[in-house]
Amino acid sequence: MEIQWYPGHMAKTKRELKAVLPLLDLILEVADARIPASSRNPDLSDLIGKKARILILNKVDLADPLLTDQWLAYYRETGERVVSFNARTGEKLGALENLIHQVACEAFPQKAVGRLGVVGVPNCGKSSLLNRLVRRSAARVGERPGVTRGRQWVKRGKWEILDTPGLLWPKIADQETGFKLALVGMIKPENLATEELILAFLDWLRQNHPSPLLNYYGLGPMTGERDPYDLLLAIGARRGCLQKGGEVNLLRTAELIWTDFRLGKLGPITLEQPTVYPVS
Ligand SMILES: Nc1nc2c(ncn2[C@@H]2O[C@H](COP(=O)(O)OP(=O)(O)OP(=O)(O)O)[C@@H](O)[C@H]2O)c(=O)[nH]1
Ligand SMILES: [Mg+2]
Repeated sequence: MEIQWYPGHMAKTKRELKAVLPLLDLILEVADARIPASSRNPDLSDLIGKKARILILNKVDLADPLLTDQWLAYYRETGERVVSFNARTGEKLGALENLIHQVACEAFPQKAVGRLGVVGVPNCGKSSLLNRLVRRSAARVGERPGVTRGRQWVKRGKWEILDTPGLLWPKIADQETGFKLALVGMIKPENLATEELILAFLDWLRQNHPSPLLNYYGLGPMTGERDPYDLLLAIGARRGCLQKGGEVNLLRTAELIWTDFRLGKLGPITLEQPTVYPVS
């Protein structure tokens, strides 16, 4: 899948993050619990060096709970400080705050004010998480990637928390990573071929997680054997996504499936398992 990036824009974001890093005591790295490895920026470890860091697997409500547990165990094993979180509801805020206090006590016990920086890929919920920590809507949140443009400091108690724009990396190593990042909404939709993206998703579902095809879209038992294009047509027909002449409107069908996925209507789905080494 051909994906358009903004290397210029991303280089600026990276430069800005680099400039602000010396001010920070603790990095809150936000990743998407549906792709706990692919949504971590491989450049981040180099950028932040030995600075204290907490990894947050956000949007845990949309991820497979069993796989989230496996990922948490996996990252703990590799020495990460990690929690899962739902920034939309604030569930598990206590566990996140406890971990922040714990790491802060170890890393900078003498400081009266701790400076935390929320960083991560676009649209993973950085601003939502910041709002949860400060218990008000201090930062703007939005459904599209690229909502936060500049840096914003917000205070609460002994914390000064910095919200930052999403940081993608200029080259995505492989197509599969690009597919996952696009599917969970980290790339602006106008830069994507939606039909192609959803065909790749249907192919993934067919092979790895067919239950939404059977149960949610009501397709037959031979679904696993069918071509993704054929699945797209069948879903469009069942959902009445037709154009003039009675043919299935493929783009609208693809958009509908994408919306269903984004809203969690297909059930919790995690797109990768902790079998590969993490990026840090
Ligand atoms: N279901 C679910 N949605 C979430 C969660 N956290 C954030 N969102 C939604 O994800 C979208 C992006 O949230 P933001 O907080 O704006 O994400 P961001 O990382 O600041 O995005 P950029 O500033 O664009 O990089 C919004 O529609 C949020 O409501 C979560 O834990 N679960
Ligand atoms: Mg933001």
